[in-house]
Amino acid sequence: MALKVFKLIAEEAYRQKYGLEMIPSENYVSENVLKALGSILTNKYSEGFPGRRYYGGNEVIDKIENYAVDLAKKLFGVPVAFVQSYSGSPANMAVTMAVCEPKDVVMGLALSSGGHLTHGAHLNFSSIFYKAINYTVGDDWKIDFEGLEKLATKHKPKMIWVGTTAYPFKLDYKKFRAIADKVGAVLVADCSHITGLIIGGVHPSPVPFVDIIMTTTHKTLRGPRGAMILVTDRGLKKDPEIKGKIERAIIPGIQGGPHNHQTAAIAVSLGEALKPSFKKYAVQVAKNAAVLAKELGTVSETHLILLSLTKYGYGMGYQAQFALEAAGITVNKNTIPGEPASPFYPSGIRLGTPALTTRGMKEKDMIKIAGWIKRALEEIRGLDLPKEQDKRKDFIKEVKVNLSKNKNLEQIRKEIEQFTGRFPVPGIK
Ligand code: DSN
Repeated sequence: MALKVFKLIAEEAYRQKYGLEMIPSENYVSENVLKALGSILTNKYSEGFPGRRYYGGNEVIDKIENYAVDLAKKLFGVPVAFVQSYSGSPANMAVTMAVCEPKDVVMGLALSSGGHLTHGAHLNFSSIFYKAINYTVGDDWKIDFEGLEKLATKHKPKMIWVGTTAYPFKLDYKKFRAIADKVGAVLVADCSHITGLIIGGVHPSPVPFVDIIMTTTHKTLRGPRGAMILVTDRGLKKDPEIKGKIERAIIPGIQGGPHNHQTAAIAVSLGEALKPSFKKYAVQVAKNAAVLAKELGTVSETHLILLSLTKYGYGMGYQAQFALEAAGITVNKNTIPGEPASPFYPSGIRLGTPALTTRGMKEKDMIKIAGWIKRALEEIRGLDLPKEQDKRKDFIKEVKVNLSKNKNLEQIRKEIEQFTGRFPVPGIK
């Protein structure tokens, strides 16, 4: 039985090593992070917080969690940190529960403008249990602060999220702060995508401007899957009770026992992020993204590129994702602002450089990769999404099969396999 799983892990290792991993929210963790994650710490139950657990035998676990919390506080320069959230969505739920009462107004960037599900998207807890108001980006794809201010003035939110998942520009936290202050809202940054860039000094820090920060640990920060909630000096001053509120939201509010192996791996990655080499990494991630974006005919001020495919045809996101996958390049289809096709069959792709940069790739490699991407995208010309909705599902299925047999894409894949073989991946021989 185990053999079957290990064979599949080996298959996935091959994909991770010989492909180009370009989903901007993904990365490769270090061997030490992997070691901590695969450790016996997974055996222990530890509901509660250090020194206040429901079960015995947590002396060592307390030391590990305290260490992770101390590193998080040091890395961000904040007075309060939590490291138990299983991942970003439950962490955002905990923050929302700590700050708001059910039915309170919560504002966040619309999913269709590059926001996150938990910032007030339809069918998510954040719009089911709270009154969600979404602000958007403008025609230039940048946050429409005028619109945001009007909405905030009208709806008086209890909390405003500033955070993105498909936004290639830097965020101006100061502008958000001014609007939050005007309407008396708690300002929360979800900087999951850009935390590594913030640590590396290539993106402005939210710490001086926001009250609370949530970040996942597995994206540009290059830790294990997980999340942290941080309270800034400003946030603690505003609400001295906030620490207890967040604790109660985590447990008993949402979670049971923390994943101690994950906490230990977070501590390892925070230790890595405190080293000068991490700053160099973050700087290179942004340099690589800028070059890649330019080569693809767009711009990136972060780690991420949101590429419109309208010049290739109508509703080309799926087709591009499949073509690139057949060529050995992993990206995800994504809506673009003002989506001309459909949220289900979008017109763009989202890609980024965090994982490639971890492997040691630099600007000259990005130029080569952009060349492969452009060659692969030529293969989707003429494969426009049918205008008739009932034909789309079958059409996309057929496109996927055909692209997986496309000889030009197969050739690109061979070239990529030769190229990627030279770049190591931690934990993969
Ligand atoms: N799934 C994450 C991303 O890819 O951006 C957000 O939660």
